[in-house]
Amino acid sequence: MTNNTSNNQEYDAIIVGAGFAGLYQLICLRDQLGLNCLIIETGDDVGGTWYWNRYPGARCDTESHAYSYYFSDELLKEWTWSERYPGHAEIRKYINFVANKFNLKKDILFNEKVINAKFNENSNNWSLATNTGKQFQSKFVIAAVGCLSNTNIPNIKGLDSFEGKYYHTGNWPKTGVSFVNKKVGQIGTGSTGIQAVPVIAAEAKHLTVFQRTANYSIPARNAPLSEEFKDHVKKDHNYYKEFLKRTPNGHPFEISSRLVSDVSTEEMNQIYEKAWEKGGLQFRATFNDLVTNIDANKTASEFIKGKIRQTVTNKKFANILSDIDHPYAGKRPPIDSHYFETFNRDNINLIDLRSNPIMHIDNEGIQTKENHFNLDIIVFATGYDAMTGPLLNMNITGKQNLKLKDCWKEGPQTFLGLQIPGFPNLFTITGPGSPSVLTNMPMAIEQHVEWVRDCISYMSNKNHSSIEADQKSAEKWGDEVNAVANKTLLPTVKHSWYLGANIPGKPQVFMPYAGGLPKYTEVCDEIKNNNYKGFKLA
Ligand code: NA7
Repeated sequence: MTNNTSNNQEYDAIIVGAGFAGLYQLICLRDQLGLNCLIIETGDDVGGTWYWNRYPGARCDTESHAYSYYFSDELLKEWTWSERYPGHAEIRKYINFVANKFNLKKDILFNEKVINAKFNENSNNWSLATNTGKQFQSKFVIAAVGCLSNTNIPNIKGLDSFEGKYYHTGNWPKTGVSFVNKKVGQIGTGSTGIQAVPVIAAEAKHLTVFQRTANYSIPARNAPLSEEFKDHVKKDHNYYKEFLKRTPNGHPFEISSRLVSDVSTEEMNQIYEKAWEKGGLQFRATFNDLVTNIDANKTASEFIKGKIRQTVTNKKFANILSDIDHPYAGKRPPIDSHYFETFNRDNINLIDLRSNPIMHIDNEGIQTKENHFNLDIIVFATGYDAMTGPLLNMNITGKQNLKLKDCWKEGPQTFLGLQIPGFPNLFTITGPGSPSVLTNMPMAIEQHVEWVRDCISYMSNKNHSSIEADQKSAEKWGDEVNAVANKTLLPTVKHSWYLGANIPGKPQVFMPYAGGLPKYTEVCDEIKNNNYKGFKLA
């Protein structure tokens, strides 16, 4: 950790956040461009999302050989993943391995949260302040704050009076939580909740799951990797490097070109069955039109609902779990390890909050419309103020005292998810308007981080001291993000966090770019090759 903590230090670039994005940005700017850089990080170690997400069952849903940095052949040869999907502890080991290999920690200031960032028009630089009162100046600020880092604990009346313990999955105690002999209530059945349920139920005396929206899930089929596969990944990493860049979501599987209507019902069911057995996100890739054609989607949806009904023996639970009101993959599609099977245990209960909503929390537990649940622990698997939350949290002020929160009161506006008009020299890694959460994150991160590096290098070569997204370019890009999203079923799901619908009062705008990473990279490269057309350089 750096000891450079005296007040008002100056840097060429300050990077906020020491997750996958922040660390690689430091390597690019410090080691490749020779800039004087600092990362400011809230946690006491590297890891970003994985520093905070230590909840039971926390595991990445991208396969491990794709959930890796691809910028260093040496790193790819040196690191070996142990399981098909990396667990949270192994990801922290990996990211620590990277930080140590590239000697990054000496330029990271841990345990400091950026609470204010202000652009100075006279000097074309930024002033940053942290929660402990430290001040910094920097020519560039790179917000590598993550898309899912601002936890959402719903405002339920009476939570403060609860005499048990409560935790949000995205801010899990480092020391862990014991559920032994405890009566646990878990609110939320998104990707996180679906991972946590089987592990908590296996340990707790009793688990009550509070479900607001029923969700699809496909078995992950996690398993240790064979020695043969490990060797293959090391030997053939160039294949994956090329593959992950050309496939729309940056995942290591092909998306079929066939349509549901190309095959007979029997063949379709065989295809789904095979994909179900194989497990993982590639279920979504079985047919080309699953996320664009509602009739095609219904076939996948019915197949999964059928699996839920076959798996869950308690008919009431089976009905609650399979009463899904949106297209498959219209929301982020979870994958699981024995989620539906867990509802066959005798220490689990499932409450449908649509018919029996939470009224309040009291000292003993949760009161719904119809029942009271005595609890020792409440687990909030209730998600995040996604994409915009972490940026707005920094209290960013741009030119002419423009506050980001005012600029974005109708929803985020960016150019390429990389820059915001009115906020020069501020870059957002995987910001709203970029492929981000619709892709395998390390792939999206590498593309953004390298684009920022090249842009700063260009500015330095041309003696520019500021870059700012043009307002018109941002407006046009916003239209493009909407147009592309509207070709899919994603914006039709009105309770999706992609739209910000999970946060009361948040403007509902479809935030990620749904056109795929290769297409997006092409757009970014074209802009770069045209001397950053659409940005104002001075
Ligand atoms: P998600 O996907 O946002 O899921 C949050 C869950 O919590 C979801 O089931 C929500 O129901 C539920 N929720 C949220 N607020 C409430 C309230 N007030 N009452 C009851 N239930 C509520 O977050 P995750 O952490 O699971 O996943 C986030 C991403 O992390 C994931 O996509 C991966 O990329 C990794 P809803 O569906 O909104 O009705």
